[in-house]
Amino acid sequence: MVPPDKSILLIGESDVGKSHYGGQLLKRLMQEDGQLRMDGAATNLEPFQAVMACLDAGRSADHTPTTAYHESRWPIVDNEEQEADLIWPDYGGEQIKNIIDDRQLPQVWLHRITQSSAWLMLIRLQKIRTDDDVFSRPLTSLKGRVTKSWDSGLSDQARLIELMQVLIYIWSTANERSGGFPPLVVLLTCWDEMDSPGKPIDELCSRLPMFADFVASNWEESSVLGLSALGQALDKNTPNKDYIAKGSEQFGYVVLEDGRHSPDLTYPIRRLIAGPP
Ligand SMILES: Nc1nc2c(ncn2[C@@H]2O[C@H](COP(=O)(O)OP(=O)(O)O)[C@@H](O)[C@H]2O)c(=O)[nH]1
Ligand SMILES: [Mg+2]
Repeated sequence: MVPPDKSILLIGESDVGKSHYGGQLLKRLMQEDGQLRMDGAATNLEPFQAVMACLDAGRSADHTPTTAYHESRWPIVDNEEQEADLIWPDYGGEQIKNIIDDRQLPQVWLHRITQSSAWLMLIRLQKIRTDDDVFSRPLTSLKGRVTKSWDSGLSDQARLIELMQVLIYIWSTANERSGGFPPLVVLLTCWDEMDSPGKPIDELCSRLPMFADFVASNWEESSVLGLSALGQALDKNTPNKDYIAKGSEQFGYVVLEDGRHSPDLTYPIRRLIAGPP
């Protein structure tokens, strides 16, 4: 039997950790001790080989070129021997920024969105501007705080919602909407950068309340998880001795819905493919 394609639409702007997660995930799949494992030969691994080589040397990898887009095909199987072909992309996150800013979609992205079977949205909360606005405070308390440098553009939170609206609209033009949208996991990346965080859903609701509401009102069932693909910050130039000694597969964790940490970086994918545990 030919295994079904599971094309994951990986959505994340620049610098949220897409490439490092891809490299670490690939290592975990090959290591075969998580809920998912590699089952056959993966194709087109080049984009992740550079990341994995840097991690083996205890260093952080370079930024993905803006225009690059690669897809790897990873044959995977879960503990219950359910097979799937995971199509995992890597690309310059500026492409997502352009979709939001220009409200125009290149043909290739149109195809990717309509063909996707699950959505994984990566958000790095530390990079999100959460200035006070009319959605977080009453207008009266904002009075006098508007300066000349006031940025009249969309807030980062509104931009994320705008992006989701585009995805939903495009997907719905080609798919039967009555069955609901593709399953969604929101992954809060670089979790190790946060000061005493709570559960992932609580962090999302307190930092991006409007976005959290948008997700809750459009998906009957979605999941918010935390991710630290590296477990800690790595430098581009100074190698981390622990990484070299123990291997990068010993680092990184997922924060589950209830706040517990799991070293199984394949969990978010399994959650998308197979639903709640
Ligand atoms: N602290 C920390 N930094 C990370 C983690 N994952 C990635 N980074 C850093 O975040 C930056 C962007 O990562 P990258 O994977 O290139 O992001 P991309 O542009 O979305 O592909 C790099 O400097 C990484 O070293 C993590 O789990 N923790
Ligand atoms: Mg990248």
